[in-house]
Amino acid sequence: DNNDSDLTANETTSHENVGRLFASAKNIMVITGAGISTNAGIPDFRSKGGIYSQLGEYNLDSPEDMFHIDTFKSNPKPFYSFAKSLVSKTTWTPTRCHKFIKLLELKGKLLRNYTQNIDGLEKMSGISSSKVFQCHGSFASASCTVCKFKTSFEGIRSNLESGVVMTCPKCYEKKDGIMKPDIVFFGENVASKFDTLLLSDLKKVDFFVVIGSSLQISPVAKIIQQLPLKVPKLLVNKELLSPSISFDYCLQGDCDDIVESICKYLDWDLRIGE
Ligand code: CNA
Repeated sequence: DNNDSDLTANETTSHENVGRLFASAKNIMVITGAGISTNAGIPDFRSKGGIYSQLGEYNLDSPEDMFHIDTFKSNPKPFYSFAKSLVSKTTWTPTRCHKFIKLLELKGKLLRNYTQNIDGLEKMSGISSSKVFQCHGSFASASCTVCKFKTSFEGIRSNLESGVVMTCPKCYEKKDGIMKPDIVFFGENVASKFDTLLLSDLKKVDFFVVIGSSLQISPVAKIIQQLPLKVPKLLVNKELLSPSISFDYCLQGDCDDIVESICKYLDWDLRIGE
């Protein structure tokens, strides 16, 4: 039952209202983006100081170019420089938001976390791999852009750490293949497993939560349109999104502070693994 149905889309709501939804839901779908990792020290794309505002040093026409498959094929250097900055820091620890998602799993309420992030912090926070779908892939493996030869993260680690482009050990001499971490670039499709998993999850979901994402990249951005009407939709984000994306509830602010107040209201202990 939804006592807050008088709230209009994008109207700021209270942590208590939302707390009640977390208390009653049994199959929560959590969509996450770069915003849940900024407090771990990993810049997001679009915020001030984010990756897109630092692109000048790479001499690219548009921010998307660094992560576009066509640019990568002709000039993989900017991506490798970026990857160097990402991979060389090993001190990242999961945020309160990551712990909150793990807590939802421990409470038996997590249907699935669809993450757009590629930092691996979900795994580090202990969320079961069956409960996370990494929509944009991960650094766990890398493949050749031409012959698809695959290697593990260890096989490409030293190149990523030094920022030196790794050519394909199988086909570079004949075909110029370059090794690319298996993260999904613009111009590439997400894994087909996304569609099957989502289709089955859409039949079960009873609460839909987006945390720390500007929801600008498909297909993740389109999930909200496929939800059954009765499923309540919550946004937890620093900025409100376009009113055309209609959430029933919006909590605006720092996502870690917000999940902490929700936990306080619910009397849930967020100090997992501490
Ligand atoms: P985005 O477009 O940069 O949006 C991030 C959103 O989070 C923005 O709306 C911010 O206002 C919001 N935000 C930032 N910090 C906080 C905070 N502390 N509390 C609450 N909200 C906050 O990033 P999206 O994830 O929407 O875009 C999808 C891209 C970004 C995916 O392809 C990712 O792979 C890619 N990305 C991932 C990482 C990572 O793995 N950590 C880092 C940077 C970019």
